[in-house]
Amino acid sequence: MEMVRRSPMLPMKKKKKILDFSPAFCNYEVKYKGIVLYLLERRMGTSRRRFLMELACKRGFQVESELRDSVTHVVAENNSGPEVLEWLESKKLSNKIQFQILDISWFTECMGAGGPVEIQSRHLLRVQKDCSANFNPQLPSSCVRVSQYACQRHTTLQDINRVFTDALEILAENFEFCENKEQCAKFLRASSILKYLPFPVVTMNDLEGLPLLEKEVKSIIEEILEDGKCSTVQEVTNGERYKAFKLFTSVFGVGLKTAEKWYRMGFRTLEEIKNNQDIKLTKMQKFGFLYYDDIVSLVSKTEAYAVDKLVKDIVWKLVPDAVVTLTGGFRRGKEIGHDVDILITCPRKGKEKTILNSMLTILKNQGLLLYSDTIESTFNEAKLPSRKVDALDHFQKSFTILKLPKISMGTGNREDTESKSWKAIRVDFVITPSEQYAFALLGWTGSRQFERDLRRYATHEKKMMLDNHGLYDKTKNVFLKANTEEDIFGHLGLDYLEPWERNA
Ligand code: DCT
Ligand code: MG
Repeated sequence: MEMVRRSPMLPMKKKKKILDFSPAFCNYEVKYKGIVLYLLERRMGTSRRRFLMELACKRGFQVESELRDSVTHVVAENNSGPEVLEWLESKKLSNKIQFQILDISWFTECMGAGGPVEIQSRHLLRVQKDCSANFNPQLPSSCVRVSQYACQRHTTLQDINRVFTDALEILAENFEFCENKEQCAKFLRASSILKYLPFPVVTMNDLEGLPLLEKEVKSIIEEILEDGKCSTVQEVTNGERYKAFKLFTSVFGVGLKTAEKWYRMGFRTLEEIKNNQDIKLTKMQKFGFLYYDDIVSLVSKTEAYAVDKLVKDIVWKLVPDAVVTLTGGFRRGKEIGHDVDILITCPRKGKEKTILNSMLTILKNQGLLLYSDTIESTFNEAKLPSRKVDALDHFQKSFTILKLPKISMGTGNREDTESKSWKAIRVDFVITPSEQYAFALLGWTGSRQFERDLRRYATHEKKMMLDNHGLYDKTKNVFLKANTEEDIFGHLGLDYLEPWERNA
């Protein structure tokens, strides 16, 4: 564990730039009436000030670019109270005594909390001479402990550093497209750290002491802090290769290998591929193209829960004591996902093996199975858990496309009858023996980064091997049993993380 001190907000080195703060930035709804912020440029710098003002607008604060009588809160960075007061006096405003004169720490906490936080004495820039202690490392809000392992970080879906994490993930994806695994992992780990932070990064000092943020990553963050955007990311997203790979891999059944092949063959659009007689598509890819529009439109939480219910109704008629669990991103609380992941087991040993095929037959007879690719179990009890952090598991499973009837609004008007009454949804089914269910559940709940770090932690910190089938203790040479995810966290000596805290 490393201790990280929130920065005392030193000014950043800046290229001098002329930036005007146009009111267009404030086209956000004002959520907090009665609070009007003004950020003092002195010792903050133009571009940093602009960045922070934009951030505050996005969070629903009213921000003034000029000091007016309407301003209620003046925020300063690296200025003492008397300095700010002197500056305000020079502005000859009528109501200067009504301002709250606040340190940037108050602002930062507000941005982190997503709304105004109560003003504490530590936030005030004292007009008396004792303005030294506006940073107190003893205060909990000034300290964060950050582990290098995602399985030791509570990461919810609230990502207040999205401006950075989106950029880092695009770069990671580009490295993946270029088959540079190491760089890809580096950028994903960095993004995961920022997703965890309970405060928005507003200065490079905020990153001090955080693990896994290497030089390349920091320079990306620095550029975004200075300019609000990153030229490397823009180059990548405008790049031919990235655009083509992104498009090709959006087709169900198309992985990196196929994307690479098509790219080398000179294709750049999906139309070119569909119209080319020489390209041999796999069955999966044919269906991927057939239902492309539906699949690319992603799955909503409502749709995922509807699929879950549909599946449960069928499975429970077949095997009343079967356990059917909606897992993947939706178990972590996500609102949208690219597919629905469903895990099925049965407490009666061996009974689970009968479920998948019978269930798929019923779906097919109901006209709801548009496509399925079933893989039989290749699990071998004699083998130790895989050492690879990204290893695939050996469960019986089926990658399917289901036809989900659209929830009818019952209006019966023309629009209803003309539009398609169903949507094609990607659903993965995984069947597990009950003694492996907890491991499968933990593995299939994700996120991918959480899973990677959990395995890395098991290997490096505990001399254990973890995969979706089991946990092996190399010191004692035994498999450790688990009925629940809590049992597995316990074996690993980790505090339990709820699924919604695994959004690393
Ligand atoms: N997983 C795994 N092995 C695989 C595929 C996935 O262990 N071969 C785990 C990691 C996450 C989880 O299963 C679900 O995978 P996805 O559906 O790819 O991810 P998700 O978190 O559900 O996100 P999405 O919204 O994109 O479906
Ligand atoms: Mg999923």
